[in-house]
Amino acid sequence: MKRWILHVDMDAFFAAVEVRDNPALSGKPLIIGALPSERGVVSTCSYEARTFGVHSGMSIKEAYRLCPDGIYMHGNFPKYQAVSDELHRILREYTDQTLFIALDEGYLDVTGSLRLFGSAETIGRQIKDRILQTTRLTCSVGIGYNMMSAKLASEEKKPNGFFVIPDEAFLMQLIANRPVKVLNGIGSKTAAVLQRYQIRCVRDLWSWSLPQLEQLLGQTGRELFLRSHGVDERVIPTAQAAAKSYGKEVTYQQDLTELSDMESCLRLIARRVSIGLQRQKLWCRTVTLKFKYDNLQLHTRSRTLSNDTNDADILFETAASLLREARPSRPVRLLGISTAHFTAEPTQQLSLTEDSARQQKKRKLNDSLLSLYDRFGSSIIKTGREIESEQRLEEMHPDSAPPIDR
Ligand code: TTP
Ligand code: MG
Repeated sequence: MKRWILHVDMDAFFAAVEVRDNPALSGKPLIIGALPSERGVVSTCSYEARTFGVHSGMSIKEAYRLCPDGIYMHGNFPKYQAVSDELHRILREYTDQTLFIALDEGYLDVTGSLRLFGSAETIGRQIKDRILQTTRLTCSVGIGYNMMSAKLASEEKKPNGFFVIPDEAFLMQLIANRPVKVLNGIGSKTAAVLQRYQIRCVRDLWSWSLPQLEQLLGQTGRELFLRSHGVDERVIPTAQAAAKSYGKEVTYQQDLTELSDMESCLRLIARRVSIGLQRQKLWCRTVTLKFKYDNLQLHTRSRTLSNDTNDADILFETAASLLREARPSRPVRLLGISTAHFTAEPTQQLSLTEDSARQQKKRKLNDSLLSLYDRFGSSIIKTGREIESEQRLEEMHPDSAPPIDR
């Protein structure tokens, strides 16, 4: 089914908020971040400062060299957060399929909202007006048929932009002669390989087949092939799907007193959570460790990851590090790992290109483990580490019945 995705991105966000609140800054090159006398970088700058070559992430010394007459200010994060909250509130009124990937930036799937609000363009225009009225700030809105095209559309006419990329043919024509880096997620190693094969612009990628690019760059090659043809199947989950959680917890027959034993237990739990997520084709952003003391006091610790995952090792490492930080002070009778903030596709996948060989190997291992689990059940197939963990637990409780599992 044809989808309609919007990407909304505030213009020169931190700088625009400061100009709004202090009109004397209007029309000036304004740089938010460290001060020139400090060490640090540019967070963002006004479009006037951009004409001097200043940009986000640049060292502040370099910015000062390019633009000595600019106005330099520290950021005021609570204020930006408050504006971001307003932005999120507005966007959520149009659909329950929203994905916020930064304070000033979010995607909306409005396919299901068209009957109520009119066309995607009508919705996009309305959102721009509402944001301007409510926050007195401008944004750029991109409309596309998938997330990639919506994002490219919002960048197309920045600032205060509005642009529609209706289909794959339009997108491919638009980016044909642009450097491959418009496809995102091309790190320095990938860039070096592409350069070696004289792949400079998107059009150059088109003469390569999918198997050829996969052979050259593994998973990254696959992503590049798909994106260069305008294909991006990432889905924006509904609020319900994003909010639900999934996990496993185990109450043990005997309390656990050693950290190393608790870690062994967590390793096995992490594998089972990972398998469950993979079966549901979900990647999570948040991992929560749960443990209950012998006196029934329950504790939880959560961590938000920088990348979406359903990988058992990452789930285990996160939970184990939360456990080490929590330093259990009493014997533990229950351990659990739960996961939340799901997406149906890992958003950061493209930025992992540098590790693509390792990633691909792991993905293959996970895929084959999953099919073995499906065929033989979780008691049969285990990785070496998991067997070690089980052996430890058996040594610990030689006569005990299997743990009570929920
Ligand atoms: P962006 O949307 O990337 O930039 P922007 O809103 O300032 O400008 P544009 O008009 O091009 O969208 O980032 C949003 C905010 O996030 C930005 O105002 C400041 C902050 N930020 C940093 O602190 N460091 C960075 O490296 C980047 C890219 C952004
Ligand atoms: Mg922005």
